[in-house]
Amino acid sequence: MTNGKRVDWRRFGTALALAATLGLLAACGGGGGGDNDPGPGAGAVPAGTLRVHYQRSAGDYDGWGVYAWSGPATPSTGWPGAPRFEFTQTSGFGRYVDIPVNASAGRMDFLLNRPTSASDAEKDQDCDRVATFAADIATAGQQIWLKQGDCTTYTSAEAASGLNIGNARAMWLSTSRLVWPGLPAGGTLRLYHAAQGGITANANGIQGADGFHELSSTTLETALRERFRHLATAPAFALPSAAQADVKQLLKGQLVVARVSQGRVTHATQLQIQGVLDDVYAAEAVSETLGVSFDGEGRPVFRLWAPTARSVELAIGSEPLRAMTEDTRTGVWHYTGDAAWVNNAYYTYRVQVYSRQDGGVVTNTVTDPYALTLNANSQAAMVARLSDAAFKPAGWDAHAIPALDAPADSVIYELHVRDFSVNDPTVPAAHRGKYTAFAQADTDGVRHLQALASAGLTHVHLLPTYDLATIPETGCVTPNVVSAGPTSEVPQATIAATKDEDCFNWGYDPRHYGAPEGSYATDAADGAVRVREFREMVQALHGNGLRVVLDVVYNHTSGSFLDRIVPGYYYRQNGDGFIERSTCCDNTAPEYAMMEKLMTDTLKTWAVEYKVDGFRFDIMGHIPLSAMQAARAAVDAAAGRELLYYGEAWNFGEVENDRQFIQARQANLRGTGIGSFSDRIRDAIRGGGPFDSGDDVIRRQGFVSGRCYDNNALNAGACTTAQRNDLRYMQNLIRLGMAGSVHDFMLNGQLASAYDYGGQPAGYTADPQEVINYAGVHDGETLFDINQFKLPTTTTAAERARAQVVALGTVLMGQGIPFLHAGDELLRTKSLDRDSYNAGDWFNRIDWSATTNYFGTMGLPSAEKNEAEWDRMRPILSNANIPPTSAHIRATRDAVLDLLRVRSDTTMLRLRSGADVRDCVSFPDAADQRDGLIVMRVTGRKANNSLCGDGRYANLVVLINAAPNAQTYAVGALTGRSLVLHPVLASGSDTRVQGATFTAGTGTFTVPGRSVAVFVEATP
Ligand SMILES: [Ca+2]
Ligand SMILES: [Ca+2]
Repeated sequence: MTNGKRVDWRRFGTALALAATLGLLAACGGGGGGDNDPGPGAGAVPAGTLRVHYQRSAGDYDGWGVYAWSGPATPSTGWPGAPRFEFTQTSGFGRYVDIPVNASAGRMDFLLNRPTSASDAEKDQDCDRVATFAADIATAGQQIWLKQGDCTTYTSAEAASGLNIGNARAMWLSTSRLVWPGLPAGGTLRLYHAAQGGITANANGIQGADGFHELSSTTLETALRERFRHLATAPAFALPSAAQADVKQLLKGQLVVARVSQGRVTHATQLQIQGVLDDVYAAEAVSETLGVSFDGEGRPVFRLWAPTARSVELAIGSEPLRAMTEDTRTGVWHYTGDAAWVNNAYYTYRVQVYSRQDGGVVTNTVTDPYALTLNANSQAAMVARLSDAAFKPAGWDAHAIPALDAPADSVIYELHVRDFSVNDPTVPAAHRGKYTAFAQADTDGVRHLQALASAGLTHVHLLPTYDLATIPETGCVTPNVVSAGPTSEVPQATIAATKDEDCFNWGYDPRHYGAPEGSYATDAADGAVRVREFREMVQALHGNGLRVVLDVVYNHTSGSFLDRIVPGYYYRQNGDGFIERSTCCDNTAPEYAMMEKLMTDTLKTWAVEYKVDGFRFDIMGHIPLSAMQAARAAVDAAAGRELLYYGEAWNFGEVENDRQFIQARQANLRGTGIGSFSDRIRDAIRGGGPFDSGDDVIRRQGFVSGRCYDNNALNAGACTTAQRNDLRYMQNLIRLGMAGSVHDFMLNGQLASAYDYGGQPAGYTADPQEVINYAGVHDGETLFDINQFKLPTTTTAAERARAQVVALGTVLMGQGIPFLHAGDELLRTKSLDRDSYNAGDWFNRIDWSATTNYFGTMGLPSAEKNEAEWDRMRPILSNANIPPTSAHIRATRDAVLDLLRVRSDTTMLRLRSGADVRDCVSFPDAADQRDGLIVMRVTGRKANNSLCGDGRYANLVVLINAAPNAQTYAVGALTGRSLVLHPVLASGSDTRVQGATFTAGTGTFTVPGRSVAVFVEATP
């Protein structure tokens, strides 16, 4: 794929999963719909054969098959597996496949998978399945029935289709309305309830219930059809009005809905209860202050939303449990404690609640989702009042936040807290890898940030800093990695041995959204320390002129721990009532009020209590647009200032194409002021896409890596017409990106939105602040690494460094918000690693002294994520033309600093509105393209004579020459004008670009190879 869709190729995927190992990529795309009737059989089952039936709710069977490592006459080996048994035959139930078996094996061990590449596959659920062979399978054959998102092996179509209270196929949407997608018409419907659980169901009836209410067929009101758009046409049922007063009580126990026809139970299932919980509680609950707040006498007031709980108790340290009281209006349990607990006691809750997943009433010990800070490894939350002095570094309250005139002025630098200092010998050892490293004076890292800031960088965007699950907060391991040559397998093996106990992880595994991560504090056990030190970090960054953006991950959590408080509420479920996992992990459901509230409230905490300046939303397309807009308004109002909001607005998974709600995806964000990462300019600069594998990674050269104009060995020979067309398509994507992806910008007579990008419009924003332009990010190979795959092997190290500057120049010299991955300006490499989320400090190192980038000294990247590519990587890692000298690294850094200075010199490169871009920006070469060249012109005034930005120059012309040779380009409209190289570049660090010329007589520019030149004409 060439767009930004992803199924977590970055962190928890399993490229080489064997049958028995964990595979977290589920394919729970379904939900609702589908034909529940078993349907006709499909003919006799041959002797010695197991017929495996499979039902997918969306009917998307392509590629799905059985991977069986024991039981078949020929078991599957390898991964994704050969042989695999694909579901190619159709029946009324779905699809099926007949598998000849080895009857003496007694059973078949298997899973269901679908290949996603030559070496990888997704699974339907993370479960190893078993089919026990019938005694007569050798003579009579046998059948089993399987369903998407359901690990059960059913022995009859009836059990699989209808009579199954192991799942929850019906949804209770409001006090009076239920739906049951796919339920056949007719019969009578009953809602059974059991306060303690214990209901069983079979065709003869429902046992173990306390009673039932008879439901009647109805239609959904318009409001419900709009809110639950994917359920709008499902069969709907009404709860009798007499029963509606009991709803809150019913929701505290087990609920089963059953269809009875001709005296037999034909269908039974449990209920999904998110909609009805919102209907009966949300209006009152959303305005509650959850977590710990303080009454007029300074006593802590604890509040936990747990409307289905039967009891909640507060545990303060090891003291006896204290019963909490429910406000049945809100579903909030509360307790007013002792002022002496403030800032020293730690607490948990004991929640007694019916859990559909656990099959009964359970008592869970849980931490507060609203925890402000915790002790080590999040065992208990602290009763913390963040306004108290113990939580504040000196000068916190009065410190100044750097000013920013407009969102379009932002230039973002994506940095990991630990990466920033763990490898910096100028940082005192106690502060390495910690928040406090940012507050040290005169370290290499701080000096580097200061240099970037004074050149024009405005924001440091930190990878996740909320309390995350995967880094041990005490006693994390530091593996002793020894360099053993460019292609050694030893370093990655050393890291792999302790990768889950070491001190490094990207952190996309949220635990407590409103608390700082403890492993970055100098003392994880004392909840005050992480708060104080986090604030020290923010204050220090502000002091250096940098604003702070936090990477937030509200689309999933690490494990479904919120389900232990309100089972079945906080996570998005598929049509069978199992948690969707399209983001890699347990998908949250911010389309429901209290998950949205958790998001909004914890964002407020960071904005108000930590004074951060913006948020980057992971997989933002899985969040409703309305939730994003409401959160933004609420957070800005609470903070009293405008923050920056942007995210990954990809469109995929169970919510794709607004199926369940209007998503915060690229196409829907136009005009909101919320930014989205642009895969368009990224892919065009780099070539190919993030899901490439095998030779494609090398073959698909990009704008900066030689497509057509400098073919590599896999594209040997002169540029073909197809290659040239491809390059020029990419050049247009870059032009549109440099025009801020503004949807109604005209390029060569065509609207930006009419240019195609993988079936989506290339231009999609209203204003430049709505696009984040980037060439590299923590996901995927670094910019330097992807270029090494694609550049010809003979390209010199000096030219490779220049290609890096050209790539960064396209984002730094364009309209829209530029985004740099930390170290891109230092030729950062991760030794070709395509996913360093758990690759340890070794592969994530940055040398702020600009002495080395470590290329060729790290060894092969992790087998877990890269082994299939190792054969292609070895010659690259050994290529002596690649490792840069410190002179190359410094030249890259200094060239980037100069480009930052050029950008900050004039708002003509930071236009505020789409209208300004339309009226002021043009690409004179768009109708007459050259290979490897882009020419952008920004005029100082519009046709109506009003200013373009600050109108500092009469004309500003950016020429980006990615080709190795010098190129000339004449712009007729500039004939006779007096343009000169921008003074920053004329007196800058790069002597080659100083050879760029403008000949007024013909309006002709000459730009040296692999150079970014900017010419300006003084205003009259
Ligand atoms: Ca943690
Ligand atoms: Ca780790």
